[in-house]
Amino acid sequence: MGVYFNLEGEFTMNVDSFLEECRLAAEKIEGVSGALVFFHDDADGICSGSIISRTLEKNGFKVERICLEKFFPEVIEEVYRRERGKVVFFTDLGSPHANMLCKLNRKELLTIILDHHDPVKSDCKYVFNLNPEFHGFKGETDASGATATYLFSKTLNSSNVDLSYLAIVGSMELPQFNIGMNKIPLRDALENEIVHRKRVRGKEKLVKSFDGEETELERLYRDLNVLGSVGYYLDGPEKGVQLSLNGYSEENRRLLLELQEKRRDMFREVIGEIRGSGLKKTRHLQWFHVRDRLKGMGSKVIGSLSSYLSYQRTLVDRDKYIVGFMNLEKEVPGFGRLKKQYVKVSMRVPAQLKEKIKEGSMPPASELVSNACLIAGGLGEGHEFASSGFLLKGKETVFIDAVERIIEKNKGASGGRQKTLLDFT
Ligand SMILES: [Mn+2]
Repeated sequence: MGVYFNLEGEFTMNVDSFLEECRLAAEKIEGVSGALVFFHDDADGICSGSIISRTLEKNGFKVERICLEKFFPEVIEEVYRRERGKVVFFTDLGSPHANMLCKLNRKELLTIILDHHDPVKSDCKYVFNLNPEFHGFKGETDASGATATYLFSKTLNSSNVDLSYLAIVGSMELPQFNIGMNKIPLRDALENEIVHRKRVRGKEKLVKSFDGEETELERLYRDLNVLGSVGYYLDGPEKGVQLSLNGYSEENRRLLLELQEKRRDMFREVIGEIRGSGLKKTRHLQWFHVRDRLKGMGSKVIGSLSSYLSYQRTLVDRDKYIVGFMNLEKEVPGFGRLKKQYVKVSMRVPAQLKEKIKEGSMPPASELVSNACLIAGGLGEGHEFASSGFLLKGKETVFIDAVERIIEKNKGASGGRQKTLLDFT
């Protein structure tokens, strides 16, 4: 399809084969009228959730949504147990666990994953794992979760180009939002005048107008991240879906201001304490545990805090991995309560250690977290310099010991680097 080859260069990857898979999955939802959508808690996840919800509603579906901070098998198992006759979507999450979905899905409900995280192949016919990575694109650079979701949406109805701006907003989590598969929604949005370019303070911005009110897509991206993370327990993800589809209201403007203030104050407090008492240290790790100090905010904030620390040269050792723990609340909004008590863990890497990981002399964060989380009764995934997961409360020392052991075992070995994502943290 030459239409996708624009002036900025041709694709060497196969958009058509991805679209073909989307079509095959789309055929399966004919005759179904109810959908349950799981979506991730950041801007890309919220945009993906919005795209698929609006698309399905246009097609007469009744849609329910659950925003998940983490892929909790116990939540998914319970949902599969409760539901019948619906199609279940996972957007911007799920691909790394497609085979687990086959196992948890005892009733064999039709399940469609639209994601860009490192996928594993689905080993059953009722779970479709639609991921651009299977078609030569890189989830880290070429395709966001929202772009994958948008392309699926367009195979259902080409009039869904009106949702292209949401795929652009989701793609802003990648280093560049205008390369690879992400160029498709960008081109659609400009050609169909869904967004326009505008010079703002000397810079060219993409702007979408909601009932005549102009909104910069970058601002939407930042605000959706705040709603999904800081506002997770205050219905933030759902408010984010409404904001992304309908634009700003007085209410969400006010909430955004409150959330930003809350985050700033809490961060100042916690960082002040770390400045006072320092991080706890083991041979290769430096760690802190905020316990319930950030209660009320989504657990993504522990990732932001760990990232912030990784750049504070006076606060951290430059050759040790940074680990932040935070108690997770039992409540999963829109679902109910978790049976077990979990702790969220985030790992970040200071500059000097990044070099060693790149050389292959130290293991990537993703490898450490995913393996250590499994040992500590949880699940983790991530990217070479930023990774996260959850573990059973009380198993923090087990986690730390496991990481130390894995590092010792791998020391000097030039293990292949994993390519996973920063945003799944
Ligand atoms: Mn994403």
